[in-house]
Amino acid sequence: MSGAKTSTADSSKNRDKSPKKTIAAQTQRAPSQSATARNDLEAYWVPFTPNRQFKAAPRLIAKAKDMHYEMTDGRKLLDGSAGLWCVNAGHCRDEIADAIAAQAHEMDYATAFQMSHPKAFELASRLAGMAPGDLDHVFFTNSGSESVETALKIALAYHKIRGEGSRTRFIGRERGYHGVNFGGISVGGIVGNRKQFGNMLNGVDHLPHTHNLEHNAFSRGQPAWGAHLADALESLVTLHDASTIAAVIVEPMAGSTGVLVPPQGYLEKLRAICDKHGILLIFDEVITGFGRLGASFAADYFGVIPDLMTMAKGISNGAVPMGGVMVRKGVYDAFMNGPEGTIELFHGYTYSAHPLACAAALATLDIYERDNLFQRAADLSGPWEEAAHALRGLPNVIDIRNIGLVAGIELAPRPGAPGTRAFDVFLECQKRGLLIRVTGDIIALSPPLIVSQAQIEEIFGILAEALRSVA
Ligand code: PXG
Repeated sequence: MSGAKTSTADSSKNRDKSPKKTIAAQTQRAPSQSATARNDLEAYWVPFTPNRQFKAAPRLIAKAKDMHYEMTDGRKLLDGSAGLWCVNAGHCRDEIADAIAAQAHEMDYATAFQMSHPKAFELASRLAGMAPGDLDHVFFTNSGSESVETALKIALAYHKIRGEGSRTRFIGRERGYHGVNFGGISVGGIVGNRKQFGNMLNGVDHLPHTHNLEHNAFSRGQPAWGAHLADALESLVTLHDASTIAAVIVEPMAGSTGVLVPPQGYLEKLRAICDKHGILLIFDEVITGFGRLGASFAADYFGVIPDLMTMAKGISNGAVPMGGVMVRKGVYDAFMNGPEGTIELFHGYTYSAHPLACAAALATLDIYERDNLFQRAADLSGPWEEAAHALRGLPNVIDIRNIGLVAGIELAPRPGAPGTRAFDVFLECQKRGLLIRVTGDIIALSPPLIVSQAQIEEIFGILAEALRSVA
């Protein structure tokens, strides 16, 4: 115990040494009103963020409305990234806030196993109606990461109940992002998210990514070159044998790695090879779902229907955490053959179909439908493409790619200091009132689908200035 005491003493000493920035100072709230005397910046371990750098110069958001954030110092930021690809209907929509509040008053939580509540079924039916083909059942989760784990587990269990239990292998793709849980980082292909953690799932292999500047730089929409990269799946089947492979998982458009649009014909090939070998195809639509490409799902946009489809983010407009996995009828039905009193899938979360999340999601879907936001995204994708590609020729821009209301702008990295150039652009954009997202030296733009033409001009205008100001 004395060791524990020492470490407490040490950490409080360290706290004394840390910058004296307090939340009170950030929010301009009088110290007497702050919740506790220790409400400083130290305790919160900020995700996917260099904590010491951030706490030395914190960026805190206090408010949000429609297309804008407001920082704690009152500065406004145009939201060029829909939060983190999630606030598709714009911020703080009254209908969603009211639905959440009403639900919180009426029923905060409903026991989720062996019990349920009507809105869970209502939402599932709405989603089944929206999703393409016979993707007509949904398993609810609370995030994209949980949706990925759920989809992988359903794939394994599906083969097992059909007597093909040897199908345990997953095929992901280089540069893929499937959240941060163990299944997701195993099938994912972003080395930074894997190398700190040692063991991954066994029996995972990866397709090559489709990024190639030599062939595809400055493509508009789907690049013409690269469908043949899907043939690597045939090679992996030859190597491992189809009887060992459960599923292939890909983002139909890779987002987090920096906007990789699938080459023409690529997803169709993956679908055909999976069909030929009895392999399930999983689309991770956490980013592409709910209108981002100008269709309900990327599966609709590309006309390729997966067997399982993960969702999150835009499902509830980011207002309450929620996710889900859409499952094709044939997959669901395969589970429904045993004795009726037996649990068909040993999986679920305390907060699966949480009432507040369901209320938020139903209100969100109402807005998408009433305001025709997915069509709006499709209509704006032309002007969006023009505005994005007008950045060609600005300093250090080596590629621009786009699809729907998404754009990726790739910069040449500074020699020996990868990522710093794009981060400086991120800071310069903030100074000028625009929030963008950067990953390595790639800028990713994905505004709420309510963005106006004038705001599209504003986004790319500010970005152009920022690019010119960064060496
Ligand atoms: N799959 C995909 C395709 C994603 O994009 C996840 C799963 C995980 O979702 P959760 O809800 O567990 O975070 C994601 C998340 C970015 C960025 O800036 C992207 C994500 C999350 C945070 C930042 O590109 N995608």
